[in-house]
Amino acid sequence: MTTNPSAGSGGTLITVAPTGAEADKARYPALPVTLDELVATAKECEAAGAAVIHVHIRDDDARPTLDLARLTDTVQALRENSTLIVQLSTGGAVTDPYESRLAVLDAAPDGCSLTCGTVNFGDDVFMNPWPFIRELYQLTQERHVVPEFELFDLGQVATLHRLLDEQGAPYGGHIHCDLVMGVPGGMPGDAATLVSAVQALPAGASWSATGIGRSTLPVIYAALSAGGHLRVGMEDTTSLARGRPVTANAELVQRAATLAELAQRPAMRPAEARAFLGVRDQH
Ligand code: KMH
Ligand code: ZN
Repeated sequence: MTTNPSAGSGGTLITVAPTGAEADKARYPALPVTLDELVATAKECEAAGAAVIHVHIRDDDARPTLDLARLTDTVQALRENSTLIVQLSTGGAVTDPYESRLAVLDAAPDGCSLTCGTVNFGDDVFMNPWPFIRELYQLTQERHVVPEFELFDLGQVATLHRLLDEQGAPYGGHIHCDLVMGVPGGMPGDAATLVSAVQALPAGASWSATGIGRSTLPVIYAALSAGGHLRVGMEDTTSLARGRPVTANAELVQRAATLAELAQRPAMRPAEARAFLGVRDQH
């Protein structure tokens, strides 16, 4: 099985995805939706063990937005207040047009997500046709933004191979993937599926995994045991356990860091993660 031979010191890269585009602020008051809330979250999560922040932003009414001025301010504020690697979502919300998703790179983040295919997404469809994937990938290469390949099912792994074969290596030279498991419509969040997906990844790729909702813990344990990295946050789960809502994203990061420590693969710090992922140093 491919277990990430290029995993630096052997530590665990923890990405926090604190907001997402789907969770409702009125229902989940701990969701960071303003810039101040996001910056405070970033600081707490860095202290708890995160090295990367996967960012979705909201407008004044807490609705998802890809407003470029807001994105640019967000990148700047996160850089000024943390050393986290700033990865902007190019997935946005299912309603966002392709042009706005491509324009995310104008905010000059360290990294961005790049989903490798269309997937059913609950009652919706998260659209990622091949021409869009290719254009976004070419843009990451031109702008020197490190892509993280988001994989919601096994067919998307095949598309990742096609992308690399046709378009060459990503900026930074290192391939890092994120298995997003347990989305209704995507691959299930269990150990057997995780192992199948990891076996299919390109040689030398590193990978993290995240399990949506109830699959959060099974995916964390499976990923740690298979040599992978972790993504956690309120984008993916809003409860710590049945009847225990998350009260801060840092709780999820802290739990992931504790489990990584127990697995004797402690949380990577941002400087090490930067070198590991091939991200330019902005600090
Ligand atoms: N909000 C989902 C439709 C990404 O950030 O790149 C897409 C998503 C993936 O969250
Ligand atoms: Zn996202």
